[in-house]
Amino acid sequence: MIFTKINSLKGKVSIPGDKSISHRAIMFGSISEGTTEITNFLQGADCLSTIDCFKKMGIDIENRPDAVIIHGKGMRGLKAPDVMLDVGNSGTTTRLISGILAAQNFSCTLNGDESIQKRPMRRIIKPLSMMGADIKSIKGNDCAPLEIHGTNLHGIRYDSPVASAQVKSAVLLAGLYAEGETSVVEPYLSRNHTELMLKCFGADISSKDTTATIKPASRLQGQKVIVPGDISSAAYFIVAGLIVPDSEILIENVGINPTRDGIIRVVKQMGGNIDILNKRTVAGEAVADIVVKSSNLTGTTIGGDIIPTLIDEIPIIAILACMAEGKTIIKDAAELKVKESNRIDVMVDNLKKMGADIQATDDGMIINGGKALHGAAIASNADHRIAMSFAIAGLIADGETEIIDAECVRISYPDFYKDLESLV
Ligand code: SPQ
Repeated sequence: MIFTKINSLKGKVSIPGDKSISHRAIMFGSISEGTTEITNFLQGADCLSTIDCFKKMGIDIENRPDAVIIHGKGMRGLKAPDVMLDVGNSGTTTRLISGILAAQNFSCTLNGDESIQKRPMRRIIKPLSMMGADIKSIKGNDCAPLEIHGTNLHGIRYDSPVASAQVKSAVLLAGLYAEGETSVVEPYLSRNHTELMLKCFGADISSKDTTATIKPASRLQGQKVIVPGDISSAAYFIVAGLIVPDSEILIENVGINPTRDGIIRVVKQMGGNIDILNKRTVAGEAVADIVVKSSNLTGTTIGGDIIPTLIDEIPIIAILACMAEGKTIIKDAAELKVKESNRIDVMVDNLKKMGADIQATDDGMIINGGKALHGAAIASNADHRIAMSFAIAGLIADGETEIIDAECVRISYPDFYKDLESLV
């Protein structure tokens, strides 16, 4: 797909459902009693993988145009799948489902695509094993495919070396079924959708600072879930509105949970013209509309506890930093190396091709902004966040920017190119 320089972006865009919240709603609805109705569910490939896994375990899930309806079978209602569970490209599916599967009374295997087979699973195998789980990496390389023999679990207090919502959620979900209390302590607070949503479904779960604690549950109750728009998807329009000249975009229905809103704080720090309007709470999650306008930006330093709140936005923040005057330092973000691609190397290599002054560091990147970008052939590495970031870079670069494997946006934002086109 080819992108060229444009003069202006104007209009409004309504952001599709949050990927993290959509996954969780399917999982929690499946192990609850009664019906769960999910509106604004993200119809991205990753969330469809989660639906597919639970269907294979006997859950009746209707994916209707207006809502997803789950006929939950209760905490002990899953049945052994006849086939391997296919998690596709989704790290969230792999890690969260493992916490549930570890406690079932059946065995199963799960596997995904080439990218998933490279992503580290030791981070969940270790704490789940400490709880008594029987889980192993079939190839012995600490990656998928995973083989899980469900068994009885016991609660633990786990000091996680990484701020990861997927690790935290896997352990908490196992904790739902375990004997005794389970706590996860994180170095920094990661996104807390599991804690917020499990509470709505009736779990006894609490949080204090960076510790989340869950008590075993005998039952969960199905709920109505309205999924807010995904700030990780909104991020592309936030940055586009700031860096394309003569632009003003209204971005509607954006989840601004404080464990996810780092990009808004960074944009303000860099001097961006951003307004947060119409703040409200939808199904326990903070939501707002956002207006961005073309801005003169200055470089900044991003590191420490803000990193988990914007980890998936760092690729597009790197594009923003290229358009800001002065130096931007992104640090404490080594986790980027173990996403759908190595997002430090892939961003730095592609931005260098476009003429940016950027260098990779062990835990992030350093960008000297203010240099004009020129078009290039961009290897997205089939990583949706890389493809969308460079689609935006292509709008301000001289010449043509070609995104290779551009269709990978289906993972988290199937209509991304259409929504972007509507603003031109
Ligand atoms: O699901 P997946 O593939 O891991 O997706 C990504 C993404 O960019 O969409 C990461 F590559 O988002 C993760 C995010 O980075 C989704 C997530 C969640 O829903 O709990 C948490 C973050 O990962 P982690 O490893 O920090 O817990």
